[in-house]
Amino acid sequence: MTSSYEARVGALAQTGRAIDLRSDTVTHPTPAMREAMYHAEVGDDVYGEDPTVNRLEALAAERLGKEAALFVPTGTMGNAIALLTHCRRGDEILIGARAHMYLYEVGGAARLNGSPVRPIPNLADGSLDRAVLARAFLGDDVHEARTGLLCLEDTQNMCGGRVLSPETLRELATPAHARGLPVHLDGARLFNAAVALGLPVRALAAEVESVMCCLSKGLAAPVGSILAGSTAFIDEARRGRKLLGGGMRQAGILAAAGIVALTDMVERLAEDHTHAKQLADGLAEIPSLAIAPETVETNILFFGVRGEDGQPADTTPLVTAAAQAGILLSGGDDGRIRAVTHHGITAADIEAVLVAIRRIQEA
Ligand code: TLP
Repeated sequence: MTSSYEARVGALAQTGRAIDLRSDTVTHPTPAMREAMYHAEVGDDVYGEDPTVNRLEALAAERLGKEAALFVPTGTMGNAIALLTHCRRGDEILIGARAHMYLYEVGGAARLNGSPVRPIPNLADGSLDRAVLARAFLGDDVHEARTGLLCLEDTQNMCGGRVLSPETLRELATPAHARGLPVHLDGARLFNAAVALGLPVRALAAEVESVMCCLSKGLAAPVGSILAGSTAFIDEARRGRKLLGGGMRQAGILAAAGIVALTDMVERLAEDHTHAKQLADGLAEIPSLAIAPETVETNILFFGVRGEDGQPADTTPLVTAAAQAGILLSGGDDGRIRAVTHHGITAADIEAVLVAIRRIQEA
């Protein structure tokens, strides 16, 4: 007789459907998005003539409480354009040591801006070490590069999807603003932060000069991110996008899905947060795993594996066995496993994941 676990794994093998918790980037466009894409009115966006792109940019600017917005292909490009637009070549950039822009954007600040980057330690709550930040601003001495920009990240991915409140963003931005320096927010998952806080997203964006947010993660659009700021900033950013090769033509096909993402997909992010919490609470009951479920605030969680001596152990065997059971997790190079919940992952999927991981760990 097959156990329900074996039945589930068998079913996974048969249907070929994995439970993919590697990232919320794996979401597929919804039927409403595909429908909107099919019917999208288009034009040449480099001439500013794509009505659907124009509608998306106006909608995004309104939601983010900024004067203007720019549709860009990826979050990485949106962040790179923000650096190019805010900073002179060689200006130093202050950024969290666990920030995506510092760790995973191909060294863009150095390669594209010729900018030194000064990593500021992230605290476990995703914020920055205030004392180190206060001492990090440069420029009065002729020997020094001038600080050009402070970058923040909300939610903070590598700290476990932690939420920075408007008050925290304001506190961290204050030393930059006091020196007349701009602050850029990598808000790849800013809508997750807003939903977790029960606030409109503009309450977070109000604390910074520019913000990037992604349409193609939890909001499930197939492609695209938004960069928003003042009209002058976005006018210049449009040139930056062209420079980086991101001037798209009949991009309304993609923007149409982005409009559905902003209109229909924001409130449901709360479900992803509930599922992440459900997963974290379940994992916490497995003695050989290390997780702090009380720190799980949005759709990202990290956990470790403990050896028999109670010390951190290699995560590869668990990630590999889970993949064989049709459950995809990200095995980090820092000894942690990441799981991300998203559209398409159900409470029943989370239960199946918990059954499978418990089996693997008890084997
Ligand atoms: N993060 C992705 C990829 O690194 C694989 C992920 O799975 O978490 N800022 C933050 C905070 C991000 O998490 C990401 C993507 C980006 C920027 C970049 O966005 P894209 O992938 O659209 O260039």
